[in-house]
Amino acid sequence: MLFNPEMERLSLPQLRVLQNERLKEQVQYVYQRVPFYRQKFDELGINPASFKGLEDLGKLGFTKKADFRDNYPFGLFAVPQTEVARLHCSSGTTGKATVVGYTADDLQVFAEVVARSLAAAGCQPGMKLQNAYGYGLFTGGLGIHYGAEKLGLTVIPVSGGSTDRQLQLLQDFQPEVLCATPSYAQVLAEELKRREIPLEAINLQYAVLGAEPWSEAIRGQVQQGLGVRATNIYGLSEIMGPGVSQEDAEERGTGSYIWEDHFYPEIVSQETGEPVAEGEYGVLVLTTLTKKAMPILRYWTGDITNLTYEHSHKRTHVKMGPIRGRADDMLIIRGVNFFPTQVEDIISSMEQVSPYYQVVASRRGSLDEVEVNVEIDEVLMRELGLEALTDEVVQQHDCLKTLKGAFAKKIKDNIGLSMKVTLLGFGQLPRSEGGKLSRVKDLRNL
Ligand code: ADP
Ligand code: K
Repeated sequence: MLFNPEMERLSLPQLRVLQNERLKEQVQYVYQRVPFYRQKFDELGINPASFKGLEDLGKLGFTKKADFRDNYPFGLFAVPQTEVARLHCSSGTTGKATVVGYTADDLQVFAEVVARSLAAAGCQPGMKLQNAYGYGLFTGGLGIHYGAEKLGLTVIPVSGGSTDRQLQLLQDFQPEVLCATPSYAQVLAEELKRREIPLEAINLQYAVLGAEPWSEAIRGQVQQGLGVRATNIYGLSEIMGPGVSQEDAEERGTGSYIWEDHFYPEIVSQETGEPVAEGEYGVLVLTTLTKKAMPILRYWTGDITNLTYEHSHKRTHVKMGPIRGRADDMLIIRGVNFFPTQVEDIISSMEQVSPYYQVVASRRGSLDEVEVNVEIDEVLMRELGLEALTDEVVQQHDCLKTLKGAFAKKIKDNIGLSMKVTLLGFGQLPRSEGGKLSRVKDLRNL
């Protein structure tokens, strides 16, 4: 189902015309109202009156996270506070929290893009949605909430955490849809199994997962464990919140539609800031086209992904691939650049390891080292009659020694780095407590 077929299927030429008009307006609007942008344009010699739209976009420079910090809390707002209907903060995964504001119109757009996203995820009016995204300053909870209401769902606003209650509600209220971070959906799937609650006792059909990077291995685990189709929802507070892009439940694996009539995407090289060729990976840069309280031009998201403009799909809007990681998550180890999510790709390809892992970078003397801690599969644990794993236990089992060796070799072959692999028993690594889970530890600069 398409929530807004007219916009979602707008012909490409019409979409570009609309984007051009909106961008020109947005540029004039910020010039008049946001001193930060006025000063920036003056320095760059940009005259909003002669700004031509998309073809001139590259001239605007970037807006970065630091610009939010420098203008904390309300310096980037384009409207007086009396017109701000709501404030949110980013969760502060990287550094100090960022404040964002919305007018009543902005909140309508927010609900609209989330409604589109949920519809693409498979949700239909009349379904019940258990919202396990955190409510509060984080954009996730309320963002999903109002979009779900707009689409006509019954919202169960449980928020993140409280696993006992989540499981109870899944059984008592029989929601068809779950919204959560992927790491928390993993926890729910695992707990269901551990408590021997059969899938028949719940009624889930769809899971809409986002707010942190996740892999096909996690998708597999969640789909199987919860009996759902799981799709990706992406977003960020600086631009709006969740619902900037979304996978279609019937087109999984081909990327997430970016709602281009509101958010204009570019992919640029992390090193040079120049656009990369279509399909290549780089930093996602987003420009709001309709924001009123806090319009943001060319926001450097730091998220690494690619764009594909295929037009054989249900919608005309562009699709982005899964987020490979954040530009600032990229680890440079002995000169080799790698994203911890590359380890995930390898895990996905190995049956006997679970989707849980942790990457730890450290420094011994002047040498960088990476350690990968990965859990082995639950079934294998049971077959071997083991509760937990230690190095000693691994040495006593030939199959584990072989598995460890094979895993280390795959890493070396695919990433080009030797890493120390530690096999752990299922359940030995930390789980999400309801929010985002950090799978990477860089201890080198502590
Ligand atoms: P913070 O930057 O403090 O985490 P936000 O809560 O606004 O603040 O989070 C936005 C960021 O979360 C994005 O820039 C991206 O890195 C990550 N993110 C959100 N959704 C996804 C997703 N579906 N896949 C991967 N990463 C995501
Ligand atoms: K985040």
